[in-house]
Amino acid sequence: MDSPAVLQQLMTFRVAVPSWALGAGGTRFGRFTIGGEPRNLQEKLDDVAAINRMTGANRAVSLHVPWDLPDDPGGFREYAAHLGLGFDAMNSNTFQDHPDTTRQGAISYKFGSLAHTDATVREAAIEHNLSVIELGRLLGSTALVLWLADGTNYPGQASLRGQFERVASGLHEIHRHLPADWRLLIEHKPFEPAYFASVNNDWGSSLLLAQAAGDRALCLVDLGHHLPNANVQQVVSRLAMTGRLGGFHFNDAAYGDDDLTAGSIQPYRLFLVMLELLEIGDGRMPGLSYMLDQSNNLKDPIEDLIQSTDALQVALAQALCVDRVQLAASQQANDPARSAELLNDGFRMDVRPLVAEARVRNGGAERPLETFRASGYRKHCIEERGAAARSTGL
Ligand code: PSV
Ligand code: MN
Repeated sequence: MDSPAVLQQLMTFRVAVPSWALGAGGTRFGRFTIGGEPRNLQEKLDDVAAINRMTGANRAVSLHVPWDLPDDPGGFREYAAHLGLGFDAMNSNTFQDHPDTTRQGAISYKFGSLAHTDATVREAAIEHNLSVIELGRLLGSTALVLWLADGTNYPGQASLRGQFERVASGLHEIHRHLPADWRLLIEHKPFEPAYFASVNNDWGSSLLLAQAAGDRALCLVDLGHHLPNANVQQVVSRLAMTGRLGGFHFNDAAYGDDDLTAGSIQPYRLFLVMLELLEIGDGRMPGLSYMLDQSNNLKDPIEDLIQSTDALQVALAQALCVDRVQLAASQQANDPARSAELLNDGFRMDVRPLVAEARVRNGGAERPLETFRASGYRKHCIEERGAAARSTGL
């Protein structure tokens, strides 16, 4: 593909920012605040707008409920629009107990939500998901991402089949209420917090659940949600073949669900995923939900999200530079060495000038990190929102 065509494609690529990644992340050992973190929903949107001013590619935010519950959804939507932002997929949360999702504490998700043995708990979980859809409708979103923590920590704790069947039927019920233009995105993850058997542990289970839920239920691939050495490119290919690939949570990982900056650990894997997406879209990025999902306890989250967006664009540009016609020919001719050369032609190309050009044409900055630092945005936030330079503990 020639440079103008790559540029054109790069300029149309968008990735949503997760509302939960704008504060400093933590681990179970503690959290170190960075100062100037958003204190409310409006400030989260302000931060997304600040990111978009640098990248020109992050024009939507993905909300997590009840972490993000606007008092006035109409006013909140207007505020976002005035910043040039819209709302991507909504995320529900039945992995924690919160008064808003547990009928004011009458039930608990300790032993599961849609998989729970108690029908009252399952109904509360469905009710919560429907309320998230309702809120999303008011905001202009058209998708719900459902990641469930349901599963077991110990062998024998629950019937694996019983749990799976209850989740399938709960998803079917949620799907039955899905507005006509909405999609249900089902996200798998092998472990954490369930350490013996997560109900939706891998792409195969996710596919079965999507099929049980209904036509508009698709699978979402979080890059960090695979067991070590899993071939994520192949997972993407398989899901696409079935017509059930719906979206991505981009991040990177060395060990588990590390939620690190996209492309920071395994850039070649990211490149292969992009190549597979181009294969699915016949040379174009298919119209799926593309979101970041990361948490950073060292970097400034805004800088981290800027770097992730850049890494996605670099991987996409490199994949676009692969001669896919030649690749198909060398595959047909059983010539793995030639195929490897063709991949290397793309992966080893310095596409940074092209990515910078696409960014500038989209209204972003040529050198986004430097420009962000020079803008004094974080300093301004610290003055406005408070330094909060303490670390919070266990
Ligand atoms: C779970 O690890 C996950 O990837 C899901 O997408 C959650 O919604 C998100 O992280 C935030 O905890
Ligand atoms: Mn995720």
